[in-house]
Amino acid sequence: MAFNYDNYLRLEKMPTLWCWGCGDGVILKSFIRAIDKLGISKDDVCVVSGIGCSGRFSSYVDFNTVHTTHGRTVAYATGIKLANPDKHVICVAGDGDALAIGGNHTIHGCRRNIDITMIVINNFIYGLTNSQTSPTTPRGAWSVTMKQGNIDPTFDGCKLAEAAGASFVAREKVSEPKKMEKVIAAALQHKGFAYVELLSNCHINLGRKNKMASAMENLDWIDSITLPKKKYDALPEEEKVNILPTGILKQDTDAEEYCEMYGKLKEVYQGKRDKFTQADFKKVI
Ligand SMILES: Cc1ncc(C[n+]2csc(CCOP(=O)(O)OP(=O)(O)O)c2C)c(N)n1
Repeated sequence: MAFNYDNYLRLEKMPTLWCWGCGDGVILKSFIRAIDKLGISKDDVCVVSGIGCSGRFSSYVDFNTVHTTHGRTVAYATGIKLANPDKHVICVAGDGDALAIGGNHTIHGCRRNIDITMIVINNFIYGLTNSQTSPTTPRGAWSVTMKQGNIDPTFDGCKLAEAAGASFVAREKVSEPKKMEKVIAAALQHKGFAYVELLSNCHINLGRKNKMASAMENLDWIDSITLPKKKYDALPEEEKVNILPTGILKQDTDAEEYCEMYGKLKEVYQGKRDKFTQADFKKVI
């Protein structure tokens, strides 16, 4: 029987504002299927999105949702998670949202290893505002802010997340919706900060001036710059340049999770108040 998405969608918000053929809709479907497969109750999910095409995600799903300011998903999600540690709190952000204006917040979410799933929809451009260079825009690509070609070095969000301390890091792409579903489910089951980069097409704003004006051409280009982690790892170092590995890139199940630490601290502190000592702190960490 065909999967019924309607139970998870705010049908009154349809059709979406996403362009025809946009990968964001494929990600929306993979996300819903992952939640459904895990049997998570809708009331136990909170989706926090920023501003951008990706930011519209929270408007379309029938969970608890917050559509926040540009670049601040992790800040809102941190507060929500600390107050509701039993809920699944999920950020959805674009590459600009997560790595440019919100880069600082992303780093510190990773560093704290708070149990949040952060889905970064990387379409390599500022989509909603019509084609400004983002931290992931390929070198040499045309954008409205770099019409002669992008001279900025390209940024790898997964490497950043790993280095900053996220305990789960993964990457998948829109042309592999089943793999996206699997990786989102794995991230949701992981305890700690899970950074999931999903590569998506923006043939309208990135593609149209970069010789990939159709969704398929844009997806083919994404295929040409990605390799599953195992194959990527086997490449000589010089061939890894400009190739993005896909799959689960890091999974550390032993790392301490922030809400648990915070809960312990609260418990010990509240029992002691002004008698709280260094020795008590050592019971926490
Ligand atoms: C503080 C602030 N600065 C700038 C903007 C304008 N703005 C809205 S969305 C956006 C970028 C969107 O790009 P991205 O985050 O990559 O998401 P996409 O639209 O591609 O999904 C910008 C610059 C804003 N809304 N708020």
